[in-house]
Amino acid sequence: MPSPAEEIADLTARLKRWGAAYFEIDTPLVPDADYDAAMMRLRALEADHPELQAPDSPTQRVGGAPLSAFETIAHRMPMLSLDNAFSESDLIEFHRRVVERLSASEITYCCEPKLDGVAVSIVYESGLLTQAATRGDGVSGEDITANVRTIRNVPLMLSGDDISPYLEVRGEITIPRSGFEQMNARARLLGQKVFVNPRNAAAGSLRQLDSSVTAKRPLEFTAYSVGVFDGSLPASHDATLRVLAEWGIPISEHMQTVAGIEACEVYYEQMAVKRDALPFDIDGIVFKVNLLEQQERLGFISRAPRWAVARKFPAQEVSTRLLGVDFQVGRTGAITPVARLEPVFVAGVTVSNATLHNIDEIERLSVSDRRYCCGAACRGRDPSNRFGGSRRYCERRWRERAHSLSLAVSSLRCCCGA
Ligand code: 5U1
Repeated sequence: MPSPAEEIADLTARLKRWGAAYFEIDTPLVPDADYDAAMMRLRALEADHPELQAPDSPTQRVGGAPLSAFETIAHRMPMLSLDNAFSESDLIEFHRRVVERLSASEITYCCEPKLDGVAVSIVYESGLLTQAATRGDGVSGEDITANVRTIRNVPLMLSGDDISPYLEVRGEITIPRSGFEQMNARARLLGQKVFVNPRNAAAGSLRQLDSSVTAKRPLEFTAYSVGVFDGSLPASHDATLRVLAEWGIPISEHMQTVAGIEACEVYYEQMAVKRDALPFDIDGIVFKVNLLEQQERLGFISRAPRWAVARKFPAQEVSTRLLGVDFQVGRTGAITPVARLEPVFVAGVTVSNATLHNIDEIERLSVSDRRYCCGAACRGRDPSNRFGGSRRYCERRWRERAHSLSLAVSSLRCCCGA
């Protein structure tokens, strides 16, 4: 008969192994009932022998009653945002400013993908996870500690040498594309609401008051900086992140340090090619001056550091089929043509409508299907039924414009189908 300590060690090892297989490689090793039974037994043993409970026990990931609301947490150091560079020349201009301010010729930059997720701050005290908060407005955020504890790749306890007694790690919580697809497939089966994209799904998962719901979501954390800390850390950004990794904190495997801005642009082009094949969504690349002493000298402007920039990827473009054009009558009677599209997934969102703004835009885009609002028959589209006049005006106006554009009025079809 094993001692309680031996049984706890055995259950802990099994639950960790099963959990990793389930959550990290999506391969359940045992039926859910076995997992739940082992978890219940471990909880019972820990309740009888609290002195044997490890801070990173699997029982510590999920637990506690659902919250009624999230508390607010003030960030000890503001969580900054990033300036954007939308072109190569914006990036060169950023570099020029850095060089000028530092009076240095060669700058080393750390390059990382800009993950499209939810920015969070996680605090470790004496190596134990004690607090997690959303970025919020940068000054204060919501206390999401219970939810972050459920994320499998977030260590509850750091391991390694010379761990900072107080360490605030900042980074992004994301859902990989595959996990997102599975989540939505399951939601469709259960007739539940589906999420529009992985970022939205990550935000929704972190906003759960019941952490047992969050625990079922395939969330992942990637650290990208350190906030407040005690003790000493390396003198460069990349080395600091590597130390975090040694302590068990996940960092981006795509991080690369390069010399000069031309090399940054090369990294950006390489990642742009890889982007669609990555398991997660990214919306650009972040370049940071690598030496912390240079970062300090550069400082901040407004709420963004002068030592970092996000080079955004251009908006993604896809093709789809135009199914028709409807004319929407707004509350004020303004008429907006809206293209109805064969649904298409682009930049993490399924698009099935696109506003065409006005007839000039229709002309510019050479939209070929012309529909018009016929007035009476379309009354159902105007819930307030206040814009009969506008609808008639709409019809006349669109017919006139169609004539002026040499479009046969017979090619216009009413959006009501009449
Ligand atoms: N990869 C990465 N994303 N990201 C977002 N690094 C990074 N740094 C950020 C933000 C907001 O802020 C720095 C100012 C630390």
